[in-house]
Amino acid sequence: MAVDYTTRDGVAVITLNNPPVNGLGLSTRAGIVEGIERALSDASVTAIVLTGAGKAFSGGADITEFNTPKATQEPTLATAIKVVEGSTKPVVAAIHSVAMGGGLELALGTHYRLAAPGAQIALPEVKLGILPGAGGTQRLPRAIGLEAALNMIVSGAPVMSEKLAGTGLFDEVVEGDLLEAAIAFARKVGAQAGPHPRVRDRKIEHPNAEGFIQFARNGVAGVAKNFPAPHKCIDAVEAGVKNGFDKGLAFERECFVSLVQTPESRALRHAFFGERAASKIPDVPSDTPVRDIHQVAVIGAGTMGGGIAMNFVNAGLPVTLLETKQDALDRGVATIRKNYEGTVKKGKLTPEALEQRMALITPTLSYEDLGNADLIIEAVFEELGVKEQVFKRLDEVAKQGAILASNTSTLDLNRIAAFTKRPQDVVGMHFFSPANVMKLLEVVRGRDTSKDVLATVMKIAKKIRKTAVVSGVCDGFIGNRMIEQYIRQALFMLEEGALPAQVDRAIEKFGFAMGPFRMSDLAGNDIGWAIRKRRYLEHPEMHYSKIADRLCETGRFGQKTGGGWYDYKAGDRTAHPSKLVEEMIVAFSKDVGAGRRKISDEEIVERLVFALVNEGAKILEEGIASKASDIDMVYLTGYGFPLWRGGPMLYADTVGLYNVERAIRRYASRPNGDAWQIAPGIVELAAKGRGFNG
Ligand code: 3H9
Repeated sequence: MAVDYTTRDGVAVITLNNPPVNGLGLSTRAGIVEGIERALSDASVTAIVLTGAGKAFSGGADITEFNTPKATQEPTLATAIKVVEGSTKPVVAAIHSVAMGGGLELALGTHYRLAAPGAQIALPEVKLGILPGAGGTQRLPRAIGLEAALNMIVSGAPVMSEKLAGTGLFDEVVEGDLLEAAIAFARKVGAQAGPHPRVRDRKIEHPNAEGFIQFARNGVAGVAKNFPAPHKCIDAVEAGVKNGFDKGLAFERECFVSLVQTPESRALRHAFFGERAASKIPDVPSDTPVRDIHQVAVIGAGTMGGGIAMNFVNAGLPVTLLETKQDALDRGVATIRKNYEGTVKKGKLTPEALEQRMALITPTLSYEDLGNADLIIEAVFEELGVKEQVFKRLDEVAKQGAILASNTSTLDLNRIAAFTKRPQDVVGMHFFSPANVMKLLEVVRGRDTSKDVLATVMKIAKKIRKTAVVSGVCDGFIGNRMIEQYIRQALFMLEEGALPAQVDRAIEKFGFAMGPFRMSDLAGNDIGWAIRKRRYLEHPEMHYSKIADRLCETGRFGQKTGGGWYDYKAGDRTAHPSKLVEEMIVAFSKDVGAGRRKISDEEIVERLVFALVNEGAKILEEGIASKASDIDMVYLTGYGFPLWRGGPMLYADTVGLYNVERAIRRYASRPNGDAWQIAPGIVELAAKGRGFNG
């Protein structure tokens, strides 16, 4: 049963009991209606308490039901709320913790509301690309005022219940036993004559509602970008202000129905579930025991090592930071301090907190000091010989059971693990630069990595607020292996007729934060050059455009050398198209006998994005990633793929794999077509009319 019903001293207690978060799916909604009717027909009951079991009052509508028949099957949430609101016996909501989305809307339909302090109150629908669709845009402004309500609805951010004490939302914020207090409250109001107050009957008071709504609209215009939902939130609130409750409610419903079908909402829901799904590893049960992590060590105090250390310090974990030379160690610690000072200047950290964080860092030059670390992360130079020295030394000093992690982005983790006598304790933790900022963490599972090590790393990733995605061992893991194919296409297109600014513009218009050439100039073109040199040796059969090598031969490594694919003025990161580079590109095309042609923006986007999709499909087939949403999470959190498109694999599903296959076959038949070996998975799924996500 999704809802429990009991009575106490003349009060009916209806308890939502639909773990994990009392989502308001069909059976829960039906249970609420049934409970109210039962209470109404029981003459001994004078009032009703509505509450939630477990960790939430309610996390809102059951998102998994969206766009299925259950979502619209009666009783809908609107019906359930109508029944609650229309009850002749007063209904008292008792909110002990989370009341979000439809959960808050349900509470707004009751006659009285009591909350425990610390309960999270939100209308977070906008984060899923929709708007509150069960009266939230109409009732919340009537409960807490127009400004506060609009802020909550447009941002989706949770507010603590105690901050809302004294508003029309809560009759009381109760310390101590909430249920007891709610029952006592219900008995009291149950003895009073009705009708009992309804939020819908209140007025929205504001001295200049129109002006404030316009102000909110201007604010949203700057940040909503490609998302329609924030605008609709404002429209719906405005409709209620101007035309009254019923018309506002009807308009809200209309907006909800249209938004829930948009690709943007689909993408955001995909990301919501994708993030949670990423933390689940198919053959590692959720009750796998984890190792205790109290002390962390990081080897290497460069940009990467320092950023990694900051993550743990921010989470309150002490970190021993090891370098080989005193000056490098001092520099590393000073950089960390400087980073924190920047945060203090922005007002986001107090000077005391800065000192507390710095005090958690123990710099050292000695491996002996790593003996008590539970987790040791190596962030040294990306060269197997260097890793060998580090891991052999770690094997000598690390305590039994310590997790030994490598931050390698390209090297074979199995070979690294083999440098130790404990390959089961070795795992990859691939952070992305800047490591203290970027959300993504690729967790690389070696051949021998034990399940409890994986479970521990996934848990600690959550603690340091990373989105962790498990990758098997292959060159480049999930993210970099795919990006290589994307870059490869970008370079071929230069050879065939495009210029860097055109390629960047096209893909940035598609929604990427930064095109491949601006990105490469930022990261340093020499990095890609070094990787390609290795590739030429390891995979002489693989066909690459040598156009980037020619650029590198002239020393144009990017922003750091004042020029790369673009020109840069000193102290300015603005990319200016370069005449010199343009001439070099045109000359290169001539030298390799490639005729230059006009390449459309559509072709640019298809070739770049489908290169990701094709490699992603191979990564899935090989089991490097266990599900398509994992690949999308890598691209959404680590590579600037536009969130409203949901990641490359969901985007491919939206385009349709049949169309993706046709495009790939078309490009495969053209010059440089040998780079397109279509993934069998795409062909198979397209033939079945399916997508990567079902
Ligand atoms: C809405 O209400 C629309 C209405 O306005 C109109 C309707 C007509 N549905 O996050 P966690 C699952 S839209 C289905 O790890 P926490 C989640 O997938 C809804 N499932 O826990 C996970 O499953 P699993 C508006 C849901 O303690 C498990 O619960 N509401 C829902 O860190 C645990 O989740 C929201 O947007 C749901 N609504 O945080 C709230 N919510 O274990 C979204 C959660 O299989 N939810 N699940 O991986 C949250 O923000 C957090 O989950 C919450 C708990 C704060 C509630």
